Amino acid sequence: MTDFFAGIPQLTYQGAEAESDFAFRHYNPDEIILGRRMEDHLRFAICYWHNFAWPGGDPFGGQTFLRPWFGNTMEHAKLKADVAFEMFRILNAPYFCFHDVDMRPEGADFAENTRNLEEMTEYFAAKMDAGGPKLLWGTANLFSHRRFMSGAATNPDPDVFAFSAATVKTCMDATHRLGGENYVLWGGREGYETLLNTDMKRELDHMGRFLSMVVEYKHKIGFKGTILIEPKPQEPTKHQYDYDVATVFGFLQRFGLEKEVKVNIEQGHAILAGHSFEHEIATAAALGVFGSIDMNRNDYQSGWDTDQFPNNTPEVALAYYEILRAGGFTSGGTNFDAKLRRQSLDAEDLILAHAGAMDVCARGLKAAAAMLEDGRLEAARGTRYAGWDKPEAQAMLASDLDSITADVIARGVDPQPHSGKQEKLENLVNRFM
Ligand code: XLS
Ligand code: NI
Ligand code: NI
Repeated sequence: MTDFFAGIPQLTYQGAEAESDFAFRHYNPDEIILGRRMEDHLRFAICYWHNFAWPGGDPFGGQTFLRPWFGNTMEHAKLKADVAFEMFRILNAPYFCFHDVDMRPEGADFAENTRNLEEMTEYFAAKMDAGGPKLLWGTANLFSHRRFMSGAATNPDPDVFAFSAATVKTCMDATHRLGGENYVLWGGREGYETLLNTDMKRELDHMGRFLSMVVEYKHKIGFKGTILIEPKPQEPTKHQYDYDVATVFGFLQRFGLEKEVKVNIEQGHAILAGHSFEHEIATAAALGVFGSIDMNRNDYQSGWDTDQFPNNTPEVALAYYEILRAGGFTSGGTNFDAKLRRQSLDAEDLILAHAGAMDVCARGLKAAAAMLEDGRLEAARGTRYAGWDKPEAQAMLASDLDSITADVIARGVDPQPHSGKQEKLENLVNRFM
């Protein structure tokens, strides 16, 4: 036991009227919603990086957090893990997520990185065996170190491609060893700053080959988890290749990987791409590639990836509505890829940030489930498309322009517009918030 969270109790569900800050008001893991436990619907994961590795810097200032585990030694990394697993327990979190660089000290070279990662993987494994949470996903950080400044898989230097491929192999090994249910690739530096120095076609070909190798390796080692790409349009790179869900799907199809790889959709990234979160989820569901979510919001005014904890129930409800319509999570879950504000220095701030976020998600899920059970939204959608249920409408899809034209003339087709009822539906949704 460390004393970092001294005096902070383990959080339990205490109902909406609870007095204590250290309580769940809506997150009730065992509550049954649409035939499934709430915990199994939401599948919360706590991210390692923002909580335990991020020092609190912003573009104008450096570290604000003074954590006893900050330092680049194995002892620091183990203390960090001790504190992290204490936080997972306090929050009763079923899952966590990590990058290699969050959990291990940076070595002098690839071999030392790998040794450090392997040692920390065993340290994690022991804690997980002792009742710790499960691993939702692991990933490689191929964007912070200066060697990756011009990209990883898309770097003009083949040695960086090699270093990246080897690093991903070690991270997939670690994820596999820890029973990870997914493996994520987020290409923060896979893109370009200026076309003047960029061979885009070559970079896209390399990125496709790199991803194919990841899928081949997954099958080689018998990893049963899902490979996920996390789309983002920009930041840190000016133009990122994995712009949004639709772009990633086109890329997967081009390399024949659309049945092998799904997407991890982040709320803030959707906003940066000019979409809503639910748009991205619905797009992924329609294309058969919905995997997992990073539930952290952006600031709507600053236009920057601020990675804030969710605090807006109606927004979250619309996201979970699309997830429930898509059948819910399978291997995916709700990862809080979120960080404190840099003035939130106290240990309890880490706990309260997650407690609030988990409650907002629980409330959103309950509202989404109630809307589905109520059925009026889906009934209205069904009515709007009812014409397509008729056999003659279905037959038209199998005919051709000549036959359709003949039919339009024969029947004197003269379509009359119908109201889309948007305001009525918005009013209906608000009744569930
Ligand atoms: C950055 C991304 C990153 C991924 C994991 O914007 O959200 O944190 O989730 O590499
Ligand atoms: Ni992000
Ligand atoms: Ni993310």
